[in-house]
Amino acid sequence: MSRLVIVSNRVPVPEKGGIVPAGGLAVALKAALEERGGIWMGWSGKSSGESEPEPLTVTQQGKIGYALTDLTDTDVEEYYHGFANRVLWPICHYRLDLAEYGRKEMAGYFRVNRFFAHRLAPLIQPDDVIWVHDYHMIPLAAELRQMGFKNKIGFFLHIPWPPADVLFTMPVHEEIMRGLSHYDLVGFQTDHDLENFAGCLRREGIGDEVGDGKFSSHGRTFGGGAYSIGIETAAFAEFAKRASSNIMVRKARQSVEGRDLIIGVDRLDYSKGLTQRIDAFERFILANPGQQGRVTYLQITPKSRSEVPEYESMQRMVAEQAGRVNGAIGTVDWVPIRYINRSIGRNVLAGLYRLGKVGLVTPLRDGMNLVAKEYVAAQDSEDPGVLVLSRFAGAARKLDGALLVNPYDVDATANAIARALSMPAEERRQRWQGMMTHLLEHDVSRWCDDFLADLAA
Ligand code: ADQ
Repeated sequence: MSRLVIVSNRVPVPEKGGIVPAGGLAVALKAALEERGGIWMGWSGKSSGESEPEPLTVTQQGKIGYALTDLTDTDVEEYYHGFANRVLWPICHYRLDLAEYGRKEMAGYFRVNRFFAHRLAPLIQPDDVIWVHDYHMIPLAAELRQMGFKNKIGFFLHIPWPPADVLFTMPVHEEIMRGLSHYDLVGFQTDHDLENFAGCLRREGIGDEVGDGKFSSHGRTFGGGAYSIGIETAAFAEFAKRASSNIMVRKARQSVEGRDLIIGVDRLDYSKGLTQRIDAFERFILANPGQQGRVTYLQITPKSRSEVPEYESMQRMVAEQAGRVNGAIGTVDWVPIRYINRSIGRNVLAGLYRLGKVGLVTPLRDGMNLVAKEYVAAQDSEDPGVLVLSRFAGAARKLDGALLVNPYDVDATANAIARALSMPAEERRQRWQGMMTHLLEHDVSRWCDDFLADLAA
């Protein structure tokens, strides 16, 4: 079995005592690295001011070497905040209105990818299989090829791939498409993303599907496929079962005694549909006055990317909106929305999901959305809650036991909340069982194995 080299913008380096930072993806990739031995390379998250970053240090932990590099302030500004988060992220989430194309930032993105390639090069052995993750790193393979590397290199995109009319608004879309052609396998979350990618090649007249899961473009033939990422289903279900004795979960349960809990868990991001969701909750209460005082909507939303102006203004907007709704529909003994800007430990999170009669997951666009899967995995098989899920999340392609909604249609989401809360137990069990069976079969380890097997083939 070949050694594995994983490259991603941020690297979940185990803390002291070997504890891996939470999250199924980190656990699954670490397991794949441990099995084969290898390296995980990426940005340290630190900046070296404007001086040349120190040489790459590799910290060996068992069979895994963690290789982290600092970046300069300019690199962070142009590559990370600039192009990755203010161009690629909004474009891939269909938000043309938020994309800010600056020549400097675009150049910075390609420059930092070249820098990553040069830092990684001395660590690569001829038989290594290289797996690159996400939109920060699209040009990496092209840079490595230019340096003469012939290794198998795969790429997985965690976020959606947009249709041609959206992608082509980005001035450097050709370079981005060309970048992907240098991989041996390009993985997307869903068949829709894969179709969009094929459509972009055709529309630009630069390539097409050539059968057998292969694409041809820019003089290269490479594999492309849909590999829907999963979670560590069995382990997460176990966390949720055990979490009922956790002190925080017990307190939360006591605090909603006699009320139904609706739960939402998302990074604070404009793609997650938070303002529409709060509107839908308010609309649900206004349309169902009998529910006043009988439900609590808990929204747990850690801040993210606060350095990007759109995120900063969103933080204010959502907080104000939650406050306004509480003021408008709350009563002296009932706070309808509990809004929390904090990260919660995975065990506690699992326990809170299990308390939720409704899991409200309504992104406007999402590559997959792992929260939807975690919510399902955390449920009690005898008395499961109901998942209300946006049809624009990749997860909706397979989680057909959810109540699917169009998050832009606030009334429809409000109706779905009402339907979820009154759904008979038998229907809830049936819907949940189908989804849970799917999640157990398609967990994150299988995702990892399927991708690596196809890359090796
Ligand atoms: P994200 O946009 O971050 O991921 P998501 O898939 O929902 O979205 O994953 C979020 C993760 O963060 C979940 O595991 C969740 O439990 C955790 N999380 C969220 N809020 C939390 C909180 N308050 N405390 C603790 N943990 C919290 C990107 C893409 C997605 C894709 C994933 C994986 O945007 O579409 O599903 O990568 O490929």
